[in-house]
Amino acid sequence: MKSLSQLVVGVFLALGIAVAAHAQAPFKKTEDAIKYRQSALFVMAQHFGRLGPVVKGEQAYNKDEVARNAAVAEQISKLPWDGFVAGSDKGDTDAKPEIWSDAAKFKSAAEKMQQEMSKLAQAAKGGDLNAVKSQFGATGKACKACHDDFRKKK
Ligand code: ASC
Repeated sequence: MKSLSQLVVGVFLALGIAVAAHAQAPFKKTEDAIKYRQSALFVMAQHFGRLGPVVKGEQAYNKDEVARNAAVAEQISKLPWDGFVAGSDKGDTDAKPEIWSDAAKFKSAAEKMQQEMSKLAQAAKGGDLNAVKSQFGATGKACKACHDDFRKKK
């Protein structure tokens, strides 16, 4: 018969395995998690980037187009974070280990970017190009801050 302490250890082990499995739950493989977050960040950057020529005055301001791109970027900004599962600092990724070792700081940088992206979508909806310009700058800063701290330099 098992001792109480053996049972307790067993329960904790089972819980530990369940928690570890859950962390990977949305993805079948670690490489899928990496691909997922990179894809989300890529699509977000495409829509955010389309505002660049407009805010620089290289392209005519089309309110509806800018609003649509900013709204898409805002929605996509909510997605990449699922992909930063434990253990996915290894593989085809520029993610720094600090994402996991300094998770609170990473979370706050990720939240900052999402907040700035939401403000950009709001500004774009409002249709004031000057507001879009200044918020585009603030949003880009939040992208860069996270890259500086958490993405390996190429
Ligand atoms: C972009 C893009 C980024 C950010 C960053 C801002 O358009 O793809 O990663 O802006 O360069 O500094």
